[in-house]
Amino acid sequence: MDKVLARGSGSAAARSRPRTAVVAMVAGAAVVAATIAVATSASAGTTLGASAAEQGRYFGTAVAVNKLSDSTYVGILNREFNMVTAENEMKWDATEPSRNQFNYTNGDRLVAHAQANGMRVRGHALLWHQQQPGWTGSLSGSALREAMLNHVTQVATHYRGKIYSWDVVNEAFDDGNNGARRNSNLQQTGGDWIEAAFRAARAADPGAKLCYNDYNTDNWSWAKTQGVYNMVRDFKSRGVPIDCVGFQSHFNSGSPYPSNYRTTLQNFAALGVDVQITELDIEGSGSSQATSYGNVTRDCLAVARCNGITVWGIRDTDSWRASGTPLLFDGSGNKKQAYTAVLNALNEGGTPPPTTAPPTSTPPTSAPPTSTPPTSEPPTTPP
Ligand code: G2I
Repeated sequence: MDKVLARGSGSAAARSRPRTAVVAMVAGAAVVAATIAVATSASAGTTLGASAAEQGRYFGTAVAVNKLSDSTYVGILNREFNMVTAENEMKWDATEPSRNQFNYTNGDRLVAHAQANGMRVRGHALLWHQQQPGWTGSLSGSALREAMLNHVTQVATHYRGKIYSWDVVNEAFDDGNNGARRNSNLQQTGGDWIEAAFRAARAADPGAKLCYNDYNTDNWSWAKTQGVYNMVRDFKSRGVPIDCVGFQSHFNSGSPYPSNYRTTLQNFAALGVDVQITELDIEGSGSSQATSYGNVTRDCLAVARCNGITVWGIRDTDSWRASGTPLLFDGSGNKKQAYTAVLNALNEGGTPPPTTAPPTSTPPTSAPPTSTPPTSEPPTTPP
């Protein structure tokens, strides 16, 4: 199945050589030393966020703003996480319920909570075929194109300087076996709508990393994964401003954690983009669930350009798939076995992130771009 070399293939003979064994012992001593060093810094090793930070990563969660009054929920949020994503509050239907009338109340509440508690924010999501406001249903072609790009510009401008990374476009690929784009009202505005959205987002907030985000793109051998990979490669070759790819990673028995997940992350990173695990949840319980959570964590840490992990909710009861008990805390807020597996994997360490400076989060001082839409007719044929 896996089109790329299996991990560790051909290394069995090498592992048995004495010289390799000495190297391994020295390396092992270094790991012990590093572990001791980690254990000595404040709160490292005891919470998801602090342990991830020790590895140059973040650990985040989706937050439903209406739960910020739940003290158990907020207690776990503030203790464990240093990145937040609005579960619904920054989507198109929430932020632009009427055309050109914007409502940032709940999104702003999340940003305020994050800023007051030393957390960063992933913006989710500027454009998606779902959760659009009703008024987009009467638009198509150049009128929808204009409204869509105006939405990107307005929302990204409002949050300028406050967002670590934006899911600029969400779930634009087809679930079939063809690696093609999903047929949506957005796709019908022209095959270049995704790159137009990225350019508009870059102009509005040059300090935010701009991500393409999708599900069922975790298994390297799946056509959908290849479709997204080819788009990102094309974007990088043509200078379209894309910085990262989000892997939602909603796993269950129908779409399980794939053994080539690390390969997928590595291959995307090799295109010159960061990778982020953006909506992680794994249905199940006990040790099998914990094992998959540990594997995902180690895979991210093994890839230098994997910035961090976000789980899609805090307690099982907060999940969009609550009956599958897919999260790290039970309904009472107790840590599950899966939590311990993630924390232990974070504390084992991995490949450090690249040393080059990340994009600055300081907003530029010049005026934000205007929201004038393009005047030319978009092309009608998909790429
Ligand atoms: O579907 C799971 C996720 C897949 N990737 C994109 C994510 O944005 C998506 O999140 C989910 C939220 O977790 C749900 O909370 O997106 C759903 C919408 O497709 C969200 O559900 C909606 C309900 O369907 C609505 O009835 C409800 O009004 O949440 C809304 C706000 O509570």
